[in-house]
Amino acid sequence: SGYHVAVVGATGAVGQQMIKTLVNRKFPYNKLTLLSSSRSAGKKITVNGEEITVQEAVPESFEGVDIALFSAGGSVSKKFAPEAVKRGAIVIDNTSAFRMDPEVPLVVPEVNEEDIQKHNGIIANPNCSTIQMVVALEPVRKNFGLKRVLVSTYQAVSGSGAAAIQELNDETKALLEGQTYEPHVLPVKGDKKHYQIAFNAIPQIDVFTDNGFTFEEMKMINETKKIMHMPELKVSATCVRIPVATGHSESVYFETEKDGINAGQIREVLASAPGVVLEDRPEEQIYPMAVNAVGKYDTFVGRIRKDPDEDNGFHMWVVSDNLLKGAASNSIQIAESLIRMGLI
Ligand code: 11C
Repeated sequence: SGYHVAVVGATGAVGQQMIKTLVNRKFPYNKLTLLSSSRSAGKKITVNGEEITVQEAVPESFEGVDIALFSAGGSVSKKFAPEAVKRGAIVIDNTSAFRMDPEVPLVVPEVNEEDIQKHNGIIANPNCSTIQMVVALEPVRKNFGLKRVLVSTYQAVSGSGAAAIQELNDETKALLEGQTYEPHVLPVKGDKKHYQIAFNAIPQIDVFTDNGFTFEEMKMINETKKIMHMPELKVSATCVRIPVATGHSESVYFETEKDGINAGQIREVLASAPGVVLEDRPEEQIYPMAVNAVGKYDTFVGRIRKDPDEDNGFHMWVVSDNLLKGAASNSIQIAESLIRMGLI
């Protein structure tokens, strides 16, 4: 019994966490195939005491695979996801390649698990900063309605991959030792200019779009509406990279549809919401922080307070491990939902 699972992008920052999460959550796999680009093929990864050699992904790699977890960049997903589906696999794709395709469900199990039923072979995993925000917003929407969301993010460098973590470490060390460092990864590897991330905050994640927003900001806007089934929801975002290795933080302002709600009621619904851990005791200086979220599957919410001027407006601070709930563990939760719902 069990499933043949393939991880595409096995040597990347998210791929590594996918493998760990499959083991830690005791996912029922009977075979694990690790795939990558030709560059990383041949590397050996020890999984649960068993050494597995990473193979270069080719269409035939997906023969006999039941579930293929993709996290090797959009172009790899575009090329190989259809090949995997053709061979009978269900693809859970962590890139932005198919997220806004109307035929592809975009799923955060705590919010829209039922959308999985409509899949045509591919299920998309949302952007990390979107996932943690909708986990915290859904209980509010369900109980009090939602009119508007304004978010500013404080995002960790691991969202940009393993090379960005290396850059933060090398650059910090170099600058502390009085040496120079030439940034070459952040804010965006493929963009024209690169900037110092150590001791800095960079208001650019992903490249700019024509409307002045970055792609990361547009992903938060568009994906939130799709996941919550609220095309009319007003959403806006400013995404900022900060010198933290792992754990995205977000300042989220939202307005409820219902009038007369107080912060205690928001706190109450979040305290019992799936996937949420409420950490909100300012009198004891208890609030979510990135360093405490690392390695956890949950989304941590605190600093909940009513806006001083806007009757239906509230603020909250939302933190999660961007490589886990933001990527790997959300993908594996989707696979668990497929099994629980009898869809595989
Ligand atoms: C970041 N959110 O922190 C990005 C990484 O669309 O899956 C994830 C990009 C994506 O840089």
